[in-house]
Amino acid sequence: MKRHLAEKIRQLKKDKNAIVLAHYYQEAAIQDIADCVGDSLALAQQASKADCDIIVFAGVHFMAETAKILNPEKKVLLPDLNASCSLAESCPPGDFESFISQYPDHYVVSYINCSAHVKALSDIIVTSSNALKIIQSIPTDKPIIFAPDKNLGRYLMEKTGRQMILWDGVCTVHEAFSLEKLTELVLEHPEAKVIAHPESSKEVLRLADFIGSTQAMLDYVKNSSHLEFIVGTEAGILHMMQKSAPGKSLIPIPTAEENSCACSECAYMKLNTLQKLYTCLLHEAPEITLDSDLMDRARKPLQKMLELSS
Ligand code: CIZ
Ligand code: SF4
Repeated sequence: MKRHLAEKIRQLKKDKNAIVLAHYYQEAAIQDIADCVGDSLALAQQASKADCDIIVFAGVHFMAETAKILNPEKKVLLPDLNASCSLAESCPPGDFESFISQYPDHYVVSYINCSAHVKALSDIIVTSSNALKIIQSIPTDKPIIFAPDKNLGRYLMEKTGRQMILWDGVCTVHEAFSLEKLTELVLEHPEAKVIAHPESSKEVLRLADFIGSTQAMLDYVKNSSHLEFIVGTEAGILHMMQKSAPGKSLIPIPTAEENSCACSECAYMKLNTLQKLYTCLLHEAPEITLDSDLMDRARKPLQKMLELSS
């Protein structure tokens, strides 16, 4: 059934001059039919140079919005419009606008995991791949507000030695890891390297041998001489990690739920399915539509990020 659907999607892509961009957290079957699979930075870069009429964004809403902002003349589709993000949800634009108005002299740095409205209120956007470099490029006498992920913000403060005012948001998926189960895994697998995404809690990050963005974690596993890894990020990454490092053993950190040995999955990401992707490309809906003035304002801080990441 999945193979049949995949065939039909491939044909529709050709007929409609469409491409599929898929995030690493999508189910394996979606990653396998995508024209590009990546983290949010790679997908934003890919969206900005896409040569097609339609982009189907297999990811969450803020990512599809980003693709639309960078390609206002193209049709951008999202298989399930309810695919949101706890970080984007934690930062309603009205509240954020009141918050930043208390600090008028601050430079507003927002993690890409936020709505188009929040992007439009920001001076620059970052992803976890380029955040360190971008924050280091801001003059040291300029005070900074960082939103919406306080875990990533705290990690960046430690790495750069800079004070920042943090918005109080978290990724519920990366906060869900069980410290107790991680500690047990470390004891059971003394040779394994613990790797974690900086959206994870500070307790988990303290136990990590390597902290990095989605792409940096993939590269680390592929290039490391170690054979065993305890992985602290969304479970979807395991598909590409195993593909690019076939001989290595990957152990996901389980969530804190009682009796659970399951790893953390982003329920928003998993709202997209191969069937929904097919239906969406067939009917060219649901489509991302945004006010053109809002897109113009949100594009500026995004473009600043892309220039600094090239
Ligand atoms: O949504 C996320 O948790 C991440 C890490 C996105 C990305 O690709 O950077
Ligand atoms: Fe948002 Fe977390 Fe899901 Fe990423 S994993 S889309 S940050 S809720």
